[in-house]
Amino acid sequence: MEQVNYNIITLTRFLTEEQSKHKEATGDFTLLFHALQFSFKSIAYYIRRATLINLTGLAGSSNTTGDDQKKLDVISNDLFINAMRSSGKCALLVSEEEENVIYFKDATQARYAVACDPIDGSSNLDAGVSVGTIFAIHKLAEGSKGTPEDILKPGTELVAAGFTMYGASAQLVITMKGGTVNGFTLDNGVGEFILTHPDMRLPRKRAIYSVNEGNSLYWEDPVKEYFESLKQLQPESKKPYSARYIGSMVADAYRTLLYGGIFAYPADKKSPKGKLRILYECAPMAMVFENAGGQAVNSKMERMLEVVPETIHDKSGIFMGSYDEVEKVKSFHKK
Ligand code: AHM
Ligand code: MG
Repeated sequence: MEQVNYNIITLTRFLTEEQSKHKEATGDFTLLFHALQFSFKSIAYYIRRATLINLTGLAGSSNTTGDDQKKLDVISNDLFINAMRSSGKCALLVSEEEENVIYFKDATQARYAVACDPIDGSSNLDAGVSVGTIFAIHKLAEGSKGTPEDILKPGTELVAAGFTMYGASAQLVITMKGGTVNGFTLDNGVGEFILTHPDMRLPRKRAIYSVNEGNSLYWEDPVKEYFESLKQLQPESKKPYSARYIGSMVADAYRTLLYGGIFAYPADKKSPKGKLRILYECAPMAMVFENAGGQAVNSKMERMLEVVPETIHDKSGIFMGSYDEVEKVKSFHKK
């Protein structure tokens, strides 16, 4: 028989309790987050129904980075923009799907700047493989009405970040500055995100690597040597590492958070700046991984959270995962 839990922690309850811990809190962040969770629920709803209501396939346009946009990329982007606009708490938004910063001029009291990738892993959409939304929240500088400088900041300045993964169920992972990492699962019955993974901590090490090996021809030598070493018998286990690559960063990251291991999208000879975008892919993930006890570095082995993006769609190589696994990749770059 189903065990009834009368003391569930919904995202709403979680946010209210968090807010009460901060005496100076105005409630603006909580309201912004309510708007965010509405966009996650809506995107999850459309993704679940995509094949039934003709939402698979291309929209016939391409985005800033030249990727063909899927219908769901466009819908999710519009849902996200409208949720942020109507919250009244977001001064500006950077989206993977928008070339320029969007300013919400009507939100005169807004104190936050948000960056998002509305659907990460779009290439997996039509196959029903997990995709997700990544978000990063910055606070405007004192007195600022919202300028690009309010978002072109390193990840160390983020006030909150996280991602969703729309899979067998919709998962939401969030973290706040200096805080823990908490995972929620969307209960479709009651329409609420429920705290199911409190205080997520990455295992210190795990013999799993996640990388697109099709790019190995272009990798720099330390990267080649590092991944080659993982395929050898390991001293302790006498087994090589396992490879797992879904091709949706949100899904590869979610598995890595739970099981441990390493996820990488290195910069290489073909893409010297890497593929993944700093503001709404690398930095928010790095914040989640660090707050869960892991590490995240760029291809120069610098701390990912300290990288300052030059432009809103600036890219970086990234290695993130269990603490010891990232130490190992660093050691190959010191040789
Ligand atoms: P997207 O935001 O256009 O979906 O691109 C980002 C995705 C990541 O989710 C994933 O890690 C990576 O691109 C996969 O790239 P590749 O197909 O080159 O392996
Ligand atoms: Mg993406």
